[in-house]
Amino acid sequence: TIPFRMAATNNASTLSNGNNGAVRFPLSPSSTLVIQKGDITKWFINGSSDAIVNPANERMLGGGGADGAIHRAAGPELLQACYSVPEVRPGIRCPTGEARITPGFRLAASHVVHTVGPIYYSNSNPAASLASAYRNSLRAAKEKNIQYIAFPAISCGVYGYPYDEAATVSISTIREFGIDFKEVHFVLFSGDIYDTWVNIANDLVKD
Ligand code: AR6
Repeated sequence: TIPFRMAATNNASTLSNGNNGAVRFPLSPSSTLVIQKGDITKWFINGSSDAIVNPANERMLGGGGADGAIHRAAGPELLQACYSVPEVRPGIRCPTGEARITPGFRLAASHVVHTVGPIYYSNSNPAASLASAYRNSLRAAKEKNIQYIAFPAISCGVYGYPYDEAATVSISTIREFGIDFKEVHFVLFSGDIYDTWVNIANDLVKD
């Protein structure tokens, strides 16, 4: 059985004063990492060259957590688009560490990148799989000329990845492969994940 961590309860999207805690870190002269609290289903920059990343499972037909919220917000057209993604093996549309891209339909963002992070306790090399999920998400977005992309904390919910280890892998991978984007955002649903991400970015991203 897979150890299960309850989703964080302090799902601070925006504080009452409207402050989402956005912190900006330069990745290059033309590229910025932005870490903020919030609900990724609401995120967009311009509705035409922006994408949110869905922490999906290998079947790619919806689920709980952020995946469920994204499907509800995008509408039933998203599920139809997912069905038309070809299976690579019976029932499997997106193997762990890979990514697929669809339109965003009723979302404010123009696209959804679906990726599958590792199940922490059953994957033999979770760090490699998590890095690959981020890298392949960026690659899929780049192929559609996306310039702004927002990630949740992939694998940090049902899939049980420890926050500090996930932050190190995620931010290192964005530093290395995210510099082609104007902005790479993390939109984090819980205050403790947000705090972990900001602390680790402060250590890793020195300008
Ligand atoms: N906006 C931003 N982050 C969110 C939102 C939201 N609206 N909702 C949840 N999160 P999880 P995983 C956070 O479990 O661990 C699904 O059933 C959440 O607090 O969504 O990769 C899929 O179908 C956590 O920090 O994804 C798969 O079966 C983070 O998003 C499985 O869960 C990721 O939590 C994937 O598990």
